[in-house]
Amino acid sequence: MLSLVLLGGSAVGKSSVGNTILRRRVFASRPSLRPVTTRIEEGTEEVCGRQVSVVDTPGILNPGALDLIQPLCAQYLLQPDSVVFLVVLKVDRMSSEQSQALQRTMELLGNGAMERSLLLFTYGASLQVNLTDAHPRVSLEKV
Ligand SMILES: Nc1nc2c(ncn2[C@@H]2O[C@H](COP(=O)(O)OP(=O)(O)OP(=O)(O)O)[C@@H](O)[C@H]2O)c(=O)[nH]1
Ligand SMILES: [Mg+2]
Repeated sequence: MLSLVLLGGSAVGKSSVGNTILRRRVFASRPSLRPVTTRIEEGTEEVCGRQVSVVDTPGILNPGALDLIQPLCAQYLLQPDSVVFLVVLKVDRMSSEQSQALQRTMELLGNGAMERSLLLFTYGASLQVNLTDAHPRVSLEKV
């Protein structure tokens, strides 16, 4: 089983990404002034012939969130071959909140987890450019 752990700030689209990967609505995801996800939640589905477990987390800067997320990551890091940490960022000018959320996530994961981590950008449509045109040497297959 491959576990994908969604990490990042609040309202960047973590739960939405989880639902997209699982291809069904497992996690609550909506526009909201308050954090929507307040607990760690998990959904499992067969994706491309493989059992995949997606773990959704609250925004890492939310009060008390680290107390939930830190032990979760530590537990997954005991079996690093079966986990990928998806660090979710909204594609936008880097606000101080996004920057702080990224920094806290990287501190939490530590250098050892970097090779098990991917940055995942949401709101790609807002760029209004085709990334493969902008960076012709990068193909989606390679990514
Ligand atoms: N246009 C657009 N909307 C998105 C995208 N990703 C997420 N959203 C919307 O943004 C809102 C917040 O998304 P969530 O998935 O709830 O974000 P979250 O990071 O889980 O939020 P919290 O659980 O509150 O931390 C929802 O209305 C989503 O539909 C995207 O790539 N593009
Ligand atoms: Mg959420």
